[in-house]
Amino acid sequence: PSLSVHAGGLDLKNPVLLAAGILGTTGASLCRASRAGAGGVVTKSIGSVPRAGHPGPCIVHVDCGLINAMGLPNPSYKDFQAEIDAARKGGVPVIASIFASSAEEFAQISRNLDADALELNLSCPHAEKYGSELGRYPDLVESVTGAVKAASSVPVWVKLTPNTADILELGLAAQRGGADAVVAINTLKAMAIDIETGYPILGNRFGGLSGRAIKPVAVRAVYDLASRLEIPVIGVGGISSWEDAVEMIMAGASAIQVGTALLQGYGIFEEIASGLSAYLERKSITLDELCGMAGRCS
Ligand code: RRO
Repeated sequence: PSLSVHAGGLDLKNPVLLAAGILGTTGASLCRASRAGAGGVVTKSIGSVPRAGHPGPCIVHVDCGLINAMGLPNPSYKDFQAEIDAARKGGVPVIASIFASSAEEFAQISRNLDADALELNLSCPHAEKYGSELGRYPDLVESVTGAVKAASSVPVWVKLTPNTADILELGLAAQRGGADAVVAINTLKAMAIDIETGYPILGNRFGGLSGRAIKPVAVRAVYDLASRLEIPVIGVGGISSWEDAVEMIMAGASAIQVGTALLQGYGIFEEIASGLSAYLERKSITLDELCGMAGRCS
């Protein structure tokens, strides 16, 4: 069965994409993901001025996941275009993840980056100015999305935070702003403490939880969003097997993104794509029929 899909304004050869953050910092690492079979790749979030990121430790392993507080390290969009150009040689769409602290700053970055699509990061869980503040207010989500849509001619995806009482309100706001898709979810705000010293382990004290621990949270968010929105939902959060991908697509995801599971190696893209294809064949259904199947059962 064919795994090709048109989602969020992009033609994808398969719906298994590299999530923002992990491995998205260089053209070489993005290309490696596309050569390993990813249907599209999302960059690390890029801002308008260079940032070193938070002091370490920046990542801690916990049961079934990772907590990170990288702190938006990036060279600024002015120095990142070359990496996007190199990433495009991988032959799959390159989606530039961007962050900013105002609609105008978002628009400015969008005007100056050339990528196949933009993913607005309105959801970093531990950066007050960038994401955790902006992304929790539906009116700001709507105005930022609208400003970027007006400034850019490529598809605009809006990545939502799970650190909110109602992610559906945020999705509806992104849709009103003209988003071509929403992406759910970013990491869940979390922390870990060293019990010998009593200190929080991360340099930033708290960070964002990713990995298998958050998959059920992501499935619920995608289900709620897909049931109510007219625009596609891209599912992300703890997907580490083809079974997880099937579940996320049944919840309503038109495509999925893989991040933390890359700890298993680049083979994960092929593994998920071939498992998904075999499943569709065994069930005699198309990818399109699988999408949102769980929502049609109620
Ligand atoms: O760089 C980070 O610390 C970071 C970002 Br921008 C984000 O969106 N989500 C996350 O878990 N970490």
